[in-house]
Amino acid sequence: MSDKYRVVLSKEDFSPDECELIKKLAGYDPYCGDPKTELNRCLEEYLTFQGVYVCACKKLRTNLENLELDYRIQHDHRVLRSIDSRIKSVKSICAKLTRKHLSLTLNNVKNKLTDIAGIRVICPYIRDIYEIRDRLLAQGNIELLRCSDYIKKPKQSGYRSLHLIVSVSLHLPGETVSVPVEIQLRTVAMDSWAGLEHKLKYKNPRGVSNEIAEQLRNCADVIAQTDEQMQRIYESLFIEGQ
Ligand code: 0O2
Repeated sequence: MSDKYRVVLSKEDFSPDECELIKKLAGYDPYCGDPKTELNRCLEEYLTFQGVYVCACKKLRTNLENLELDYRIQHDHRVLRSIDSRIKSVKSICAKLTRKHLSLTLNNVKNKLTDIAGIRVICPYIRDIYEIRDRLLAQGNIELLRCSDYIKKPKQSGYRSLHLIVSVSLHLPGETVSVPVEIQLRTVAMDSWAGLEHKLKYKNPRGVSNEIAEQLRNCADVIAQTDEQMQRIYESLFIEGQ
């Protein structure tokens, strides 16, 4: 797992660079009496903040796994091939705040970023993606905050996925909090394109020529046609023939 997705669960495990960023986010006070106590306060505040997202991610993962099991028992089909989850690292959080021209504060992270906790769901067929969305949102304890359907309306790059930002309710000692989690749902084929394009173009600091961008878009279109054809074959064999 890359450094970007490293989840630190203990104060001692933060690197010096991470400590400096956390001090900014938690409003380190250089004029307080004891610098060590003040650093500890900042690290504890960050760990408490992060813990809520870890719990929300786990809860949603369990919901998705249960949903998959239930569907498999009912329909003898696996709607969900795999689930991956990650918590954004403090470095990525600060980079995103800076990109959005927001000051580095925990309040901005909580109020302006909705992808601190992220779950990626990989499905065999396009229809499975919408099946999972409908069943997940029908559960009642999860509220849809935003939906970006990049399958019906692919990004300019050719990127396809269904993005949901949902709010998960967590019962903590003495309070109930709502935590946003980003869910990316895509087929195996869309995932293989996104994984390769992520390095080739999306996160390539040198950028790519228009010609390469066009070639990548063409690859995404071919993959989308294959996805649709595979779904038609599946439906003709297992749905229409029932
Ligand atoms: P990473 O490195 O994957 O984590 P937001 O500010 O988050 O509300 P944003 O960032 O415009 O709005 O969200 P968007 O565009 O809906 O999707 C964000 C995520 O989708 C990205 O996360 C990528 O994971 C993925 N994504 C979006 N567009 C592309 C693309 O063209 N190619 C690939 N490969 N992935 C894409 P991050 O945080 O930008 O990056």
